[in-house]
Amino acid sequence: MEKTWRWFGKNDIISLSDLRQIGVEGIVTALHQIPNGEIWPLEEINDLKHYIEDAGLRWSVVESLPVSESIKYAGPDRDRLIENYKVSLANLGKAGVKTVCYNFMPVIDWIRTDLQRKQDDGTYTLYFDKVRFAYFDIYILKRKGAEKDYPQEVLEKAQALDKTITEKEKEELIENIIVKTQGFVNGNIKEGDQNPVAIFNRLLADYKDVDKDQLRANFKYFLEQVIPVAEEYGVNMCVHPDDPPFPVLGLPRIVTNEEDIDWFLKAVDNPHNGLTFCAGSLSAGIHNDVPALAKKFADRTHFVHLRSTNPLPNGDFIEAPHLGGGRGHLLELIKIFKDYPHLPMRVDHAPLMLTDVDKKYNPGYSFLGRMKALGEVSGMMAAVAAE
Ligand code: DNO
Repeated sequence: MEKTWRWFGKNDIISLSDLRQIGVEGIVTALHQIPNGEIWPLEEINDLKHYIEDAGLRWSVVESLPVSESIKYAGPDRDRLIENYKVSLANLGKAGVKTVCYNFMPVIDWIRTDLQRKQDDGTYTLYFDKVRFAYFDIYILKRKGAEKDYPQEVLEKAQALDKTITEKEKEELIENIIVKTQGFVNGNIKEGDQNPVAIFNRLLADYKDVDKDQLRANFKYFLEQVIPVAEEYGVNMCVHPDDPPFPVLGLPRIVTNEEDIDWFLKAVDNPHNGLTFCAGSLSAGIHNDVPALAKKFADRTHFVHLRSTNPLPNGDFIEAPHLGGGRGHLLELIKIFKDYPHLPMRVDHAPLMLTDVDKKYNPGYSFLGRMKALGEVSGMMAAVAAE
């Protein structure tokens, strides 16, 4: 696998020359300045590509070329937005940037309730707390019928939390779930937006008639139009699994398990229609056997996210160490993907530690933790290659 790193563009506080020093080979990035739904001009793609190449690196993967909400819920302007998407894809192909990661999660991308949960060793980790998530859904969003999506035990704990939670903690929950985790991945809500809960509720309303079958139909409609363009320009598309891999907030999620992956790969059975094998997202679902999925889908995998999680019996989950931790079984994955030398791989969601703690990194993307994780993964790769 090729060792890549998610870099957030010229304003990232981590420079490309820093990344050269720690053994990074390829860059994962996006034209973050372009609003969702607009065309990525060839000139701007080339400008960033040359900037990366001048630093002795290559632009290996686009993460992400975002799919607008209206494509996902089949709004009136979806065809225009799909046309824009096709032009961006063609421009990327023309520039020679040939791997494109995206996701098809309605309204909200990855979800965590805690962004700095203190660990026994003094580092901080990301965390998904089911009770606090239920609290957000039922007491903050006040979503109609939300109660029926949670077991009695969780409902009781959420009710108890309502008696003790402070206004500041409520604000933090909102910030964590729908603001800080979303803006930097070109999501719907950005820091500084007024009343994020109202914006979020309006977005949820767009999906009131969209069930799993309908979302699948909309995904197929999108793939049928973009994959021929990807094929023409030699671009590999790779959808990111849903994180976490189960339905949330009454929204369907359709890239969660083996059956879902089989379904979308067959919906448009073309090698350019592929998967981002995010071991972290998949491992958070106890229904997933992550190494078995990797074996089965390796040939249609165009990008790998090496990280791992540990789901807990109460429905929470926590990020696990890259070295020997969690249900992601990264060593086994490295053995499976070792036969794919050009397959880009990156780490993420490593612990926040040492002098990074007070720096303003995007959650899950601090420097030292990721550097440590990349070192660990590189060590495992070298050992596996030498076997
Ligand atoms: C979170 C990321 C995701 C991912 C998108 C891809 O850390 O892995 O936000 O970039 O889902 O479209």
